[in-house]
Amino acid sequence: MNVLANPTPSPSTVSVAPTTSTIDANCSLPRVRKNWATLTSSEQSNYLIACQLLKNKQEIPISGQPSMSLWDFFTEIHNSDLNNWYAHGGSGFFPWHRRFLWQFETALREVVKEQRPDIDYCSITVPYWGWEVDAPAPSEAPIWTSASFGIFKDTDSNGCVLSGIAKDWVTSDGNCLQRSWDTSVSFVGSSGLMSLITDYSTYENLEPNYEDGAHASPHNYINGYMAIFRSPDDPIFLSSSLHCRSFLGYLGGLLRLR
Ligand SMILES: [Cu+2]
Repeated sequence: MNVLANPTPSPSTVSVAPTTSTIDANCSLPRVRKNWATLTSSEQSNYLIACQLLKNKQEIPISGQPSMSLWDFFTEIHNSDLNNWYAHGGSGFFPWHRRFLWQFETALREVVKEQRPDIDYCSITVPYWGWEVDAPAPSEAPIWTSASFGIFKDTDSNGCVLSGIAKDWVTSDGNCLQRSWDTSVSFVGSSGLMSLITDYSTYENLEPNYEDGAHASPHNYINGYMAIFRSPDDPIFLSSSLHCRSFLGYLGGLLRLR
């Protein structure tokens, strides 16, 4: 199932994220996002701590609504039809997700600043899974460990993940986090990614080839929540889908320079 292709557009306003933050006031810019595999063990653990704190943090993000996990609120933003018509299946894909990731990352920094003064919140950025490098054997990627995002295919008969940071997480719609693994999905490798940049001379051509191809592969390979618009329920979303990793910013920069 590739639900990330061809959403139905509808005229509406675009709500991107909760608040603009001054979190960067004391941090250097630009934020540097690194490959998960190159992080030190303390960098990895600090990032996972930030994720867990945001998942645990209960807030009232919309006045008059009940309090909810701030992480889940981001999932709701991504899942919302208000955003979907612009965020997926068209020209808004890159800018919307760049902003979404920025705001998500800002929230991770804020919760660390608030609750863990022993950790330098400025050091918290979303690491990326360089899956183009792991394309020949995605199941052996270094992200699949019990100390990080969960062991590959370590799921019960309902697809609930049994290891990793999200093993006890309740999703935004009240379930266990499910992955159903479609290993027939192939990933775009390094040269394929570069071809995307060199082969398509216009944004109009690049965007759908990127979104429906390279970007969709990790979503559909991991499957389960990753294959629906509640994909941010899976913490690997931020790191795995290229639309939510730093390469997207790089691509966006390239496109602007063109
Ligand atoms: Cu998306």
